[in-house]
Amino acid sequence: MIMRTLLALMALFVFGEAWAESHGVELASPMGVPEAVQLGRDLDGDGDADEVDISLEIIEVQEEVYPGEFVTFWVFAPEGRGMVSSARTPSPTIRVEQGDRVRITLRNTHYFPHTIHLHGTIHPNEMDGVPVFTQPPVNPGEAFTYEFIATNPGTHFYHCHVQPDVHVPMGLVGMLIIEPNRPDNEFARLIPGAGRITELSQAAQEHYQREYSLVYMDIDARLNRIPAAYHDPREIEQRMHREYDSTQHRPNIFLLNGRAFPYTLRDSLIEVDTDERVKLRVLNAGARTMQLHTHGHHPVLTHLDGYPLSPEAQVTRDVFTIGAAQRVDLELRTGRDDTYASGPGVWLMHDHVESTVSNKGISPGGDITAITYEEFVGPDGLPKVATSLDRYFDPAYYRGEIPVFDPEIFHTTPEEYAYGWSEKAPIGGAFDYVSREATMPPLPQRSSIEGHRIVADACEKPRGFRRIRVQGGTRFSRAGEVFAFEPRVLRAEPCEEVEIVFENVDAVRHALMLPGLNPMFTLEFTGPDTQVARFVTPDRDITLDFHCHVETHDEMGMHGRLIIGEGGQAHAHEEQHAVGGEEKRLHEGRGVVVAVDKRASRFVIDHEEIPGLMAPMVMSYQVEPASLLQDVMPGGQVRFTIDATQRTIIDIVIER
Ligand SMILES: [Cu+2]
Repeated sequence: MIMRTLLALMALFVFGEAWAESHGVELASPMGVPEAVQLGRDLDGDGDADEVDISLEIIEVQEEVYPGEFVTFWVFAPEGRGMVSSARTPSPTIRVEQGDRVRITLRNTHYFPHTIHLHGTIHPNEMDGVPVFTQPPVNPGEAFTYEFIATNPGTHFYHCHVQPDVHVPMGLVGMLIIEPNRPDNEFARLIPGAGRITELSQAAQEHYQREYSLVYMDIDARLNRIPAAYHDPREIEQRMHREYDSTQHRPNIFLLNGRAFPYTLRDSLIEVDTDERVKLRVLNAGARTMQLHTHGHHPVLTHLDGYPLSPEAQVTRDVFTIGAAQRVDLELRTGRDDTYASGPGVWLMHDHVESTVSNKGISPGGDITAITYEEFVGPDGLPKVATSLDRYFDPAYYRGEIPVFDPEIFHTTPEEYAYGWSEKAPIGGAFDYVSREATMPPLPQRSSIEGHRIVADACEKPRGFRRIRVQGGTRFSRAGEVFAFEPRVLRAEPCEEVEIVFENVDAVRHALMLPGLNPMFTLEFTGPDTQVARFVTPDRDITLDFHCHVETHDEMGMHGRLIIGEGGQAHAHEEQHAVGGEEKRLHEGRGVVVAVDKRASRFVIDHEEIPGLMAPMVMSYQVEPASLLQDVMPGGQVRFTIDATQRTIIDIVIER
């Protein structure tokens, strides 16, 4: 119960409404529990903390980057717990203050080695994060702390330096900002997914009314598909690092803050008001050179690669050339002054290399966003445009199934559009143009409801007792595994109280979860430790599966079986009346909302037992349609209906 409360509290701090709305959060826990950001002493006595400890882990995420296209990324993520992760693409924008003693701990929860290279900051050579040259790579299950004193204020960059030709486009990239030292400089240290910076630093407030962190990436979908397509780390390594030819990297998805148009309009709109100065911090984390064009506006280039330009060197342009890894800071002046700004409206901002304003070659797409004046932002948060954006929110458009022009201009209908043209070779012979790659459909969720439903109730009055010692860590893995439990087969008698003594020998978090048992049993760790907890077995012969609740750990070997008595097939309650594949299996649930992520159409809920389906637990669920989340707030109590077949919540009633 304490664990569940903790989980809920963590989650509230990790994301929730504040995060979804502003992307600006302080990931601190009020309870002294280790969390992603810890602030220490005020060393210079100016009213703000100058010791900053940040813990990042590595999470594999799947993101819908534009309608219908799902891309797999690896990201540095604020260290999380349980099902609750604030992992987003790109990795979070990190903000520290000049003079801060910064400690960034990389906890490698992933199945490959990684490091963090700090690009642009002043730091000792041994903190440069280059495997072999300055440190061994941080292997799965290990941790490494990068320590430096934030010295040179400006817009910097951090990324993984292990096999960077693959790990950088996989998403292990983020912006790192060193803010100039000022008294009482309080601001959010991590901005998951980058974007609008809602709490300006003292120095930024001296000159600017708004600020944005803009991270551009280019993705070759053929690469990012690989880790999602295979389950053995050895095969993933071979295909990503030895078969995939990174010199043939052909980007076909172009992202601003992890989204392509039209989702950029929803998640990375540049909202402005008249007569403002807006600071745009731009990082090109892709491999291409981009040409950033600001329609209607002529920003002033104030900084290159984090360093200020002298007043004479500051240039005003409408296209800015930004090479790989480079940063530019722009001062965007708004309103109508007939020099820097043309007046209110919805003004596009995009890479002017035309092929990049498409999604796998269908335009419009890519990193297009819009400098949008407040009065031009509609009630749905999208810019008010001259006609309609609706067609671009239809996945069929980007599958190439909808003509890009209105069929009426050819005096035809959608049905008669492809009337069956000639198969004869065209004039000049057959074409050999490159055809588009298909869109990637969503992959099944690893942390499925199937893997977490109730299969047996604990016995009420235990008749015996036993103690079982379990260890967890990379060292217990066998061929083709990365993480494992030891032992991986546990035995107990029916209706017996079992005390688990679990030792986590890795430097990263693990959980031992026995989800089929009601009440559910979980032991969770953030690092090396030993914990003890008890559960009671069901009063019958049955076999229950257990696993690490960190999704990729389960997949990479960290699971086992608890054989009770003679053991036996686990039959879920629901299977008793489940028939056919088409029939809906509806269950009613009730609980308190922990966090809402409208952009992913998901919420995290601390729910009671869902009769016939799930034990009481904190879990993240897909919600369809997303509009059901409209008025759902963290802390609110709701009833919900879940379709177990689709693993989706299909109705929500707010109780209070
Ligand atoms: Cu684990």
